[in-house]
Amino acid sequence: MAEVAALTRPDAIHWCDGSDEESEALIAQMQADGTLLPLNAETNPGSWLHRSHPDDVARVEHLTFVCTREQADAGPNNHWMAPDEAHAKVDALFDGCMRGRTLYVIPYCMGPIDSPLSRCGVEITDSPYVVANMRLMTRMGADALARIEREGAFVKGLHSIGELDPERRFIMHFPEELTIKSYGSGYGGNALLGKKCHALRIASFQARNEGWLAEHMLIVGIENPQGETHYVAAAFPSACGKTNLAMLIPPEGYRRDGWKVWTVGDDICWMRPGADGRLYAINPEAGYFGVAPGTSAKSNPNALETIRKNTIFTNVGLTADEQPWWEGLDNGQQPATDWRGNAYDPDQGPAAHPNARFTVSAKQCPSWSPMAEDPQGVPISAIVFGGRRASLVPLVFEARDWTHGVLVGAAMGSETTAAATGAVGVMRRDPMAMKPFCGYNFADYFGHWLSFDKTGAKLPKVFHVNWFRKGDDGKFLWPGFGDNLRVLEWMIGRVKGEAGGVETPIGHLPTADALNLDGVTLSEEAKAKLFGFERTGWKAEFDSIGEYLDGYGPRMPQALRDEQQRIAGLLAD
Ligand code: GTP
Ligand code: SPV
Ligand code: MN
Repeated sequence: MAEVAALTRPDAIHWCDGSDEESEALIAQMQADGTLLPLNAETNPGSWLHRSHPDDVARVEHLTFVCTREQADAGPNNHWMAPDEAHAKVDALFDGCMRGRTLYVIPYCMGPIDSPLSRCGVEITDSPYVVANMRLMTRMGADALARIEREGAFVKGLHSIGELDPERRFIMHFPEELTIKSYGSGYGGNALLGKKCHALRIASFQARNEGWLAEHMLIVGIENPQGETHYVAAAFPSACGKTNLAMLIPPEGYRRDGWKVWTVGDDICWMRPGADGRLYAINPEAGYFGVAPGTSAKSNPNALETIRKNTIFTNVGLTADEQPWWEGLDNGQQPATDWRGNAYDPDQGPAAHPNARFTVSAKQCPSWSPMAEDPQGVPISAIVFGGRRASLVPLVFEARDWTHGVLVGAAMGSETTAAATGAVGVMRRDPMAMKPFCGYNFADYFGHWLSFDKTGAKLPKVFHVNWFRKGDDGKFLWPGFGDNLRVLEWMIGRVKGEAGGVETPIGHLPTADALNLDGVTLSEEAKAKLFGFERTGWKAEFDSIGEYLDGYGPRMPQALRDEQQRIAGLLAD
């Protein structure tokens, strides 16, 4: 801290204790300087709107670097800079950058404070908005500091909003030094360093060395009418449905029969093998930083209930009486002001930015699982991979075994979204939904995944889903949201050896009657595309997967290339 203060020259230093008084004082200060605008106290008690700089609305993958000593250790999946050069580059920006500002020291713990799976960090920042968000998203303050003092080890994070100039913005990771330096952005994954920077990029690197996995996955518990709960971890790329699946409300018939859904986490999952050989998972986060647009009483009623109070909204629109508003909210209200603070004009774009977000404590979610506090984590029965694929990819299929499952994850593709700056809707490979988040070479990462298949391991079954298949009219063919439970039920049936499947070269697909579709009407086109297997298209897909894997050169595990070849061979027959 002394070193950082000598470099950045703040006017004042504040050690965060996480107390209510501290939070109230910070909020009052942010209200006074316009960082936070109060929302309608009747409809949204304790809630605030933050408008970010209009050029600072999403993660910036082109400015995000993994700075390992050897470039090959960062891999072709990351932007790389030599550590010395990277330190010099950002330290020059940090030089004197906190003059006139307060430096906040945020000790935080990722995961339950008493869990052996948890890891701590300290973020130094000059943004009170970051402090307020970290307070919701992590276990922040005195308890975390006590654990850090006990353990000695922690991830060091340094952040400044700088001038919020996209030309002077870098998100630098030094996994070998357990260090993060982020300059020039105040937004989400760029600035809340506990989230993507620590809990994924640095943690994935630590996890490889220590024999565990740090993944971009939700964790959800599915309780059947017999009272048995299966936990599922699912990796979907940014803005592809994790928060929604984690909080889903069962369709009417399922509710009547006694099905329940328990939310453990909506974005990040740390898991490791337990003594019984199963994988046990914790959610390292304590809150949700969720996508607002599309969230409605129909699509995600649990999320709406969660954000009724004590919520920070970022870049949403406003109604005339200061209620938050976004596209797809569908509550009968109309926007008066857009996310930039201008009078709403549909010709000027949406009222809410497409990557507008809410920050809220996880415990406010009606489906919040008390198991989220369990220091041992929850046992995982199934791992699900999925992306946005308008064509080819069916609703669900199951991998034959672990090695095939790793290939299914490694081969994942998805159309890009507004969660990162850049073009939207472009199909790209996003292995395990970790393309922007893996802190080391993907070839080594796939090898690490493969290494979990050893004697005594009782690994979860692996599936792939696609909620986003479109018909010839360009509309989604699957109703999605709550109805996704039908697919989860099939998976759990497969785990228990009870549900039917048809073998195809890409894996097992549900038999025609294996999925409960009571109450769902699907056209013939929808049935064919959601449950069919298109050999010609998959043949081309596997050629492209082969080329993708080859791009990693000899570092790519042979077992994964063999698996790709095996399936390519089946498709050629
Ligand atoms: P990050 O927080 O960026 O990691 O995103 P996420 O994976 O948690 O995505 P989220 O659940 O916030 O969903 C993103 C968008 O996808 C929202 O606009 C949702 O309404 C939409 N969405 C989620 N699930 C479904 C689904 O089953 N079907 C369809 N059609 N859309 C969905
Ligand atoms: C994502 O982009 O996957 C998010 C939002 O969850 S951010 O925190 O900005 O990474
Ligand atoms: Mn995410």
